[in-house]
Formats: sequence, structure tokens, C-alpha cells
Amino acid sequence: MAGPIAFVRPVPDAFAEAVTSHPVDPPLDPERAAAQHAGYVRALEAGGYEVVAIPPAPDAPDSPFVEDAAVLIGERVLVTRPGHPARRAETAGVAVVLGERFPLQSVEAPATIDGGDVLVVGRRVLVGLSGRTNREGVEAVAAIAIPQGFEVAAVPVGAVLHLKSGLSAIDDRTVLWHRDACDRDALVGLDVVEVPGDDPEAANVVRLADGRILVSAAHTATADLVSGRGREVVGIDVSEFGRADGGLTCLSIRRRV
Ligand code: CIR
Repeated sequence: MAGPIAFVRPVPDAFAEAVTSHPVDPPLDPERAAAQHAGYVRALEAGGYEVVAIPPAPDAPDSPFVEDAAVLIGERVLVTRPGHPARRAETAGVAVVLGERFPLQSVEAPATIDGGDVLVVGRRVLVGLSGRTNREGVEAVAAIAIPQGFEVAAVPVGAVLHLKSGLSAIDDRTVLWHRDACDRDALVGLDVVEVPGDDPEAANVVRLADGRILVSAAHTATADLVSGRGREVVGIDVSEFGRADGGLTCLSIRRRV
């Protein structure tokens, strides 16, 4: 089996036009985002991932949030149909690169699915029902996951963009959870660490291949919680992506083993 791999996509100048839930002032800064993206890539590499860059999409402002365009579970990939119509053109270029390594499945209308709504924890797959992902989208994820031995559960998402905007895993049974992401009851059977504060993105971290946890530098309480669980933390600044409603997981499609 190949080693840990992460797919990323560079920041285009058009990033200034990314979809945002709130007006941003000053405008999004593609240069600053590109510098932060370079730091993110370095952190993934230092954490043990082979990083593969998908060719840039100059006309797709949100394309660095590559996680939303494809879901990689086990040995199979679901090319998504993003919930926001402006993001649908992103999937073609992602499919070309992932298709060189994995069998692809695609999604037909009326299904919509954003990868930000799909959290794999051990053999469990939690799929958020959100403004971006519908029931048919959940079924499409189940169709690639269940035959590989994963359990799949639909999870109604709270006041966040995606399920993972406020929920992520630090090992195969422990999740960081912010109350805005979903009902805690949806996580029964998992070890749940509640992340305090008003910003759900504080619960969005990335498991590096070497077991360390990538945490946004803005979220020092999260870093303390993670290190309190015996995990080494790597801090990184991704604030420019946060202004466009994205967090750490959004910037890559990863497979750890
Ligand atoms: C969007 O609204 O679609 C982007 N501006 C942000 C996407 C963030 N992706 C993610 O949480 N997986």
C-alpha cells in the first residue's frame, strides 16, 4: 500500500472573489493566502505526507478548499457535486489527478455533497446534512464507504457551514467538537472533547501522518486541549482562509495510511 498522501490546490488570484458567508473588509488577500498555503504544505510534508499539487484553477476562487471537491475513503474516491453552484467547476481538475491513483465514483443531481461534511473516524463515517450536503449526497458517500466495511451515519449540522467546520478527529476514536457543529448525541460511541468559545473552527484540526496534530495558531485553547490528550501540536496561521469560511481540513484531501 502507498504511504500517506495529501492533495492540495494552489491559491489563484481569483481567491479575492471566494464565497463568504459575511462581507469581508478588507478584501481577501490572495498573496497572503498563498504564503499561508505554502506554510500549510510545508507542515503536511514535515508531518509525513507526500503532497501532490493539483494544477491551479485560475477561474475558481474557492479551489484551494480542495477538500470539498472529492471524498477519499479507504481506497476509493467520490468526486463530489458541491452544494454551492459556483463551486461545481472545481471537481473536473481534481478528478483527473485523483483518478490517476484511485478508482472514482461520481454523483448525479439532485445529490449535493461537499467534502467538508464528511468526517472519517476509524471505521465510522459521519456525513453532515447541511446547507451544502443533502440526503442523496449522504447516500453517495455510503455507496463507496459501506462496501469497504465502514459504517455511515447522517448527522444534521447546526449553525456552521460544514460538519467539519466544528468537528474533527485527533485519533481513530476521539473527536474535537464545538456545540454549534451538531448535537452531541450524534457522536455516541466516540470520545468527545468539547472545544470552548464562540468560534466553531477551533474544533477543526488536521491529523498529520506522524500522529502530531495541526492546529490553527488562532486557537490556543484547542492546542492546550490536544496536548492535554498527549498529542504533540503543530501551530500554523491560516487566518486568510478563515476569512473565507475555511479551516485546516478544507485545504487538503488526505489519506494517512
Ligand atoms: C465556501 O463557502 O464554499 C468556501 N468559501 C469555504 C469552504 C470551506 N470548506 C470546508 O469547510 N471544507
